[in-house]
Amino acid sequence: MSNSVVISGTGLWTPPHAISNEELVTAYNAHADLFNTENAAAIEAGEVAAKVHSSAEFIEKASGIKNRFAYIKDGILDINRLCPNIPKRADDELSDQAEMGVHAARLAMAAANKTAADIDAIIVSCTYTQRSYPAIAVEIQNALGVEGFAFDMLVACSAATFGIHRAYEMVAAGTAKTLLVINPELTSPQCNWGNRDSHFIFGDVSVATVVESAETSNSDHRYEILSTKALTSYSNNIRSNFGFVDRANDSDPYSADRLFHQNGRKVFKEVCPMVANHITEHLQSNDLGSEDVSRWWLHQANINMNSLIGKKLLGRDATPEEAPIVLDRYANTASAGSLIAFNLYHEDLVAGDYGVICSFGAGYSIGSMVVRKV
Ligand code: CO8
Repeated sequence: MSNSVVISGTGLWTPPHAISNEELVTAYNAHADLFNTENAAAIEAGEVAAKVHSSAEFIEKASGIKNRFAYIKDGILDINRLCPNIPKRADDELSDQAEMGVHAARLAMAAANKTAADIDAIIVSCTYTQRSYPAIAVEIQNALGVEGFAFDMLVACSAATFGIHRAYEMVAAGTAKTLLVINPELTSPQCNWGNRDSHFIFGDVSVATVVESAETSNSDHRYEILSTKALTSYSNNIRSNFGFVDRANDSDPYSADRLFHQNGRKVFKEVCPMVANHITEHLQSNDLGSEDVSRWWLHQANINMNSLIGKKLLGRDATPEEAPIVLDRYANTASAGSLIAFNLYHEDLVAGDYGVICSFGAGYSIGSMVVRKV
């Protein structure tokens, strides 16, 4: 592949509604008390487990998360609902996820000095799409007035990097010249806000990336993608069983196993070494070592995971400048975390500096890019 391919701009759209740990825990604990009162007899008889209180201190210590953003906050803290109340839109209105995507796409296009006429393909890549078809990407294509083609792809936490991989390959192969990769992560409808183990983990966000040939790029901050590397390895430790076959199962399509659930400890133990090896091998294939990397834009699921991976890579603690953390403000935004970090912390690097963008999570899946500032 001869064409040099660059990331020429990114866009970050932050939803307007913040939810602090304290607010979340107050609602969860009130919900737990209500549940325990309503199920007192069954709890007493040992048939139902009582719900235990959550704690803001635990959340911050175990995850590093202090805050998350919600596309719609209404309903999430309502102890009788614990789910965002997102009004249904008509088929001729822009869908919620397309709206989120358009916000980030416009910001990315502005950063890359591109108009709709410059874009010839769009990939929407995320954890869930709110419907199967028409693709959210095609709806966004229409909203932006882009010609060419668009499609959706789902790769859970690695959706953003895997999407950029596909864009990189298309530009390198000459099948598209300038792509938008958009990650509208609307996680809040799939988060189990009534589950103590996971109610604090997720936030909503939308990010977008312009990937194009170096020859056409002219923005202030361009990063050449030197190589991409992907890995998947099947695991049941992070699962969401919601799907179109539910209707045929005659079972509750909204039961807890249909929502996000995980064995967090196992994920932690299994994924961290996989990620460190993956990145090390990826750097080696470019004749680089960890010491050559100026910035690590890592997936943002858990502060302790990032610290451990940083230590494995560097043999010491990574500084916040080297490996910026955004999960304290944004929580785990599924695939978007590494791109949020990139969006907020990439302008200060100088030409020739190397960086690594890496995501990891459900699947398991790991996706990385080694980049160099132009
Ligand atoms: N408040 C107070 N105490 C709690 C709470 C709480 N909310 N939750 C658990 N505890 C208690 C437990 O009861 C336990 O108590 P004890 O020691 O007495 O048994 C103690 O705290 C420790 O519990 P854990 O072992 O569960 O806690 P950990 O220290 O392991 O931390 C984490 C839990 C934060 C979940 C951690 O394991 C972790 O982050 N692991 C990595 C997980 C990860 O990265 N997963 C990726 C998920 S995202 C993804 O891949 C794709 C999904 C995409 C989108 C989904 C959208 C909804």
